[in-house]
Amino acid sequence: MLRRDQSIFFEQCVAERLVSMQFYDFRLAPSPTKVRIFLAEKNLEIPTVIVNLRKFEQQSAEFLAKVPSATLPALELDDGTVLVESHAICRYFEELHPEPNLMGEGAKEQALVLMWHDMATLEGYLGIQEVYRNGQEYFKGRALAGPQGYEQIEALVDRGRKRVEVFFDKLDRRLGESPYVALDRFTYADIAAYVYQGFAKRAVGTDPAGGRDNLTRWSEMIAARPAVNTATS
Ligand SMILES: N[C@@H](CCC(=O)N[C@@H](CS)C(=O)NCC(=O)O)C(=O)O
Repeated sequence: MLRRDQSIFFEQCVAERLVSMQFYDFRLAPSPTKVRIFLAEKNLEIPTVIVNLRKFEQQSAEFLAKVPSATLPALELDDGTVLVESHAICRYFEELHPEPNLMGEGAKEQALVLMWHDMATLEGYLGIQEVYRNGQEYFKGRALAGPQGYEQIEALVDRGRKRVEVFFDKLDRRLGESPYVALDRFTYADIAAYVYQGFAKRAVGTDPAGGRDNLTRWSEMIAARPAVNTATS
């Protein structure tokens, strides 16, 4: 694992297979995007394999043998251990590369970052997923990610829309009292909320920032961060 500023050395290491850690990614998908931004903020570069979800490559026998959950992101460590879940992968890198701190220092900060991350994920992201995956022909028989083939439930579309509005109202109120989502500085909670805002635009069809001034100000500030730009462009 190397820092971006060591990139010539990095390319040499990859070519000589001295770095065997692999990050499994798909740029359009929100959960891997959280990890990409996290890595860019820490100035880390990991050898990456693109798994094209549009071509169902996550369901190939080869990928399933490595990642039985059939989900992205995944991180294969040098000893063959495979990590899934964006939060777990980010936690792993936070431990290995504590600076810049993104998950809070000390008990209170860490709890606040986790609290806002989880609220954003459970209330915002899952609401978006309810709309996205239960309302489109494309996700028929695949209403939840993974190999199980869950059927869609139409009623979740409207419920999801409501949950998305409620969550982004709550986030807008929070951003009226705090410059960033969890703390007075940028953290992992901002990464998650920003990725979910972008996902909502695409998946629900309306920009949550529309008509929410605090959210708009914060979103423009996050978009202007060089690492966010690198990881999302
Ligand atoms: N809770 C997981 C979510 C993983 C997930 O659902 N990933 C999506 C992409 S954002 C996926 O792999 N979808 C594959 C599919 O729909 O078959 C995380 O945070 O990593």
